[in-house]
Amino acid sequence: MRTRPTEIAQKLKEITEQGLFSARSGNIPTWCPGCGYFGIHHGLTTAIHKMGLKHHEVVIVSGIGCAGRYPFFSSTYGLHTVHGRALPVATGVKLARPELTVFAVGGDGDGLGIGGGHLPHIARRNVDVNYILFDNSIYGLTKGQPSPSSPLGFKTKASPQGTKDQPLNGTLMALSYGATFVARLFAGNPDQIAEVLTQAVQHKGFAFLHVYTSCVTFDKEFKTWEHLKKWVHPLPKDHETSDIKQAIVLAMDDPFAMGIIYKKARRLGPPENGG
Ligand SMILES: Cc1ncc(C[n+]2csc(CCOP(=O)(O)OP(=O)(O)O)c2C)c(N)n1
Ligand code: SF4
Ligand SMILES: [Mg+2]
Repeated sequence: MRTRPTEIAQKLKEITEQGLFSARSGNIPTWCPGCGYFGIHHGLTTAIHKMGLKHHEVVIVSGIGCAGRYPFFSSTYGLHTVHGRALPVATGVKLARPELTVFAVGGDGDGLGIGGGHLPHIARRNVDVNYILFDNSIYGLTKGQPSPSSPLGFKTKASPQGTKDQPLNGTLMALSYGATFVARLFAGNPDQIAEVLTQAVQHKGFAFLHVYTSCVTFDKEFKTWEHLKKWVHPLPKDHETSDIKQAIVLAMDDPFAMGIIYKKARRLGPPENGG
């Protein structure tokens, strides 16, 4: 069923009155209509607003890609850096200005492909950065090549016979690298994104938020809205977030379970300080 313009106008009015647009910049996002990134944007800006974070005390660092454009659409500080380098730049920002709240954002190509070598190190150092991986399993900006998280056999213009490579499991990687807060989320559920981001910011240490999202322009086959809506589901009721073994099994066996998969209470610093 199509949403009517009057309904959209009413919804916009409600959102504006609640102040939920306050963390958005005046730049209208240049993403394609229907792109999942709008849902992530709504989740992140809602979280910033609801936490009462002052915009000049927040920095959003991105790499390159459609996801990499994010800082232009936020009224916080932002850095649009080099492809795959959001995490080392975010680490530098946090080390230089520990009082700031730092988010790193980027796509699956940016974070698991060209930048894949940075994830283990920010995780093992437990740097207090909140990393949101916008995972649409495709290179959106460069017009639809397969990415490291594309499924086996994924057909694109650049892989007409289907990919021959096994996909990476970003959630499992973050857990095995020692990330102390790991969540899987769905761009179609911005309220949950906002809620989990709030907990991630409160968590002192590296937080990895793996958001499944849709590239409506170049992926008509895999992470479509229709599929994602059908596939995603909540974590099992008995899931114990402090149990790393349960978290690893879940990350491997239940790739569409959404929520906080693992959270470790851990202080920053060397092991003798409880790190
Ligand atoms: C060093 C370098 N190599 C390659 C590119 C070309 N490039 C730009 S964005 C991109 C991939 C984007 O995919 P992803 O990170 O998944 O982001 P999305 O566009 O899907 O949000 C590539 C290969 C580049 N800009 N710089
Ligand atoms: S190309 Fe895909 S990822 Fe990029 S803005 Fe368009 S729908 Fe979104
Ligand atoms: Mg992508």
